[in-house]
Amino acid sequence: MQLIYAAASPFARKVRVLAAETGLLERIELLDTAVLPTTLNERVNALNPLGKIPVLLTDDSEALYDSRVICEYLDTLHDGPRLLPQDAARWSVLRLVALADGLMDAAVLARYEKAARQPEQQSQAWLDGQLGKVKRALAELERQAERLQGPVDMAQIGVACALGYLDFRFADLDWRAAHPRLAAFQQAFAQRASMRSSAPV
Ligand code: GSH
Repeated sequence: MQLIYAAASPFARKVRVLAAETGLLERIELLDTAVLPTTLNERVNALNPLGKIPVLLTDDSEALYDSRVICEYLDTLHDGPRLLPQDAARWSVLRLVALADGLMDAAVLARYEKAARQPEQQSQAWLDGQLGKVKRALAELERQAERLQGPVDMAQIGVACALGYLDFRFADLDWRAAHPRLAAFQQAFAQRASMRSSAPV
């Protein structure tokens, strides 16, 4: 398999962490690329018309996206405990995955506003709107922090990658100050080899 990814992408990091946690990483060739919503990346677009990464090319040369689909696919390829529970717990895990993905979506859009647009084009209202989503997602994750315990699952991976992205791009947000339970979760989860080897650059 091949994974089209960027080292800074929190969505691609989710896939890399899940692959490492499930012993699948050695079966995946990592292909680094750069993407921006303002620049067409022909190689990515040929595989995903949305022009977004991550994209996984399966051994059957099928292009899979987005990160949630790829994670679910990879979760069917290993013999260990499933990282997306198959019982009733599935729905609360998926909801946390959606919350973490939404946090990442908003943070990435805020990042693009600052990094991909000229200063005179940037909208403070847009930035405030996206960062408002980030803050509300953090508050909800803090409320649900007890769900981030126990054996590694997709929710823990998603939340850890979302928080890691905030540290990487929005360190000045100081999210730990008001979210002690999340901070404790992240401190422990970030020690995992899968997280250490996929730190954004
Ligand atoms: N829902 C997608 C997923 O879960 O994979 C989001 C992926 C995404 O937004 N990736 C960013 C991207 O490809 C990089 S972190 N941006 C390029 C663009 O928006 O055109």
